[in-house]
Amino acid sequence: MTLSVGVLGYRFMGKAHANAMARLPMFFPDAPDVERSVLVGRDEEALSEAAGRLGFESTSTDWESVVDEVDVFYNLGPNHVHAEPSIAALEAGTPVFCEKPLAPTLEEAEQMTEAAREAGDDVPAGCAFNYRFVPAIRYAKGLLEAGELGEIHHVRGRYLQDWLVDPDAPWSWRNDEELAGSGALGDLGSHTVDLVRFLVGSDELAGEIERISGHLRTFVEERPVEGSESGVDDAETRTVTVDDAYSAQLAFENGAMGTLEASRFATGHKNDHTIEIHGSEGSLRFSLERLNELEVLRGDDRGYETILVTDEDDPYVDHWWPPGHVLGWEHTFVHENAEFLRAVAGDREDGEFRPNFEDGLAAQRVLSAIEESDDRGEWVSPSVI
Ligand code: SOE
Repeated sequence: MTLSVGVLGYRFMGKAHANAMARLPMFFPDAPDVERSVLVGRDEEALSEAAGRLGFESTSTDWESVVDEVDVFYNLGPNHVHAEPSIAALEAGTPVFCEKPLAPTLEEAEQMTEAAREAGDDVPAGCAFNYRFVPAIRYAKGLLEAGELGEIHHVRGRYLQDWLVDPDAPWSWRNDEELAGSGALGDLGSHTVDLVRFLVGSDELAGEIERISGHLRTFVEERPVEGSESGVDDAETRTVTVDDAYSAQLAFENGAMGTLEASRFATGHKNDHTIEIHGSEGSLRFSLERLNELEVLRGDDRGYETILVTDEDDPYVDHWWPPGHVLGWEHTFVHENAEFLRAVAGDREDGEFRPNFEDGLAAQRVLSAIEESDDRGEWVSPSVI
């Protein structure tokens, strides 16, 4: 079976997913065949240039007709275009793979998830949290589920970037509440929240996040608009209406404590996503900057051991290169595409793709609770907002 795929969005994420689809027949021949059928956007010239470069057969400026025509719809546009086309696709019975965060607001995330529920299990609705598909993260999950870290006490996650530390860095849709929903919180924090849920969210480990105390901060309130000369006095500027950074404290159902943080002002850190977990029997830490490694400490007297997660029996690695031939960021997209498309074709034994829209919604509830807690100045429970 060849699945025709329609993709909305042709910039950063359009490129990451188009690359992933192109790699599938070479490295994941067991995944369904896909045809990059139609690329959707608004600017015809940019669209046709991107379609040629990214290997799409055609282009369209009309997502409404595309969601009906294709076998699968990928929504890789900015956050404010996640809800309407994704819901329309699901109503047409077309599986949807949507970039994170699921939506700019909790309300839209709820509507999208309701559409996914109504479409039913035969119409997969995936949320593209790609870091679940890092082999070392899967390896960590295996250790945690086998109980090797014992009872979980601490979970620490931070995602640091620095592309806004320059006050003259241009304004973009990512700085606008209407278009993005939130700033570092949704863009980066959603990844960390999803990883925390993925790794320790089961009843046997830390369980659900029960209570949250959040803090958000915008360091630079106005930014020059792209095209205007940044830094000069008469530059046209726009107001930044989202956070530049957030931090949060979490209380988990089973008694564990968590701290989360993300920033676009962490000078010198380009894309530094780190997770640390401490349990009664050991600890682990993962850093995206060394994504082929997992540091694991067992017992209390031997320090951390660095495990290179590149053996062929490590998760996903057998599809690539011989042991020690490291993988990169783009491979996470190949893995998630293979898994999602298998679910679309009905080729997965469990029949289900995770992270799905329910996972996207659960992360969104946590993000909203962090915002609400910052507004109210008190702890908030994500289950009652
Ligand atoms: C930009 O901050 C960004 O590209 C995010 O949107 C991605 O989700 C993250 O993986 C890397 O940084």
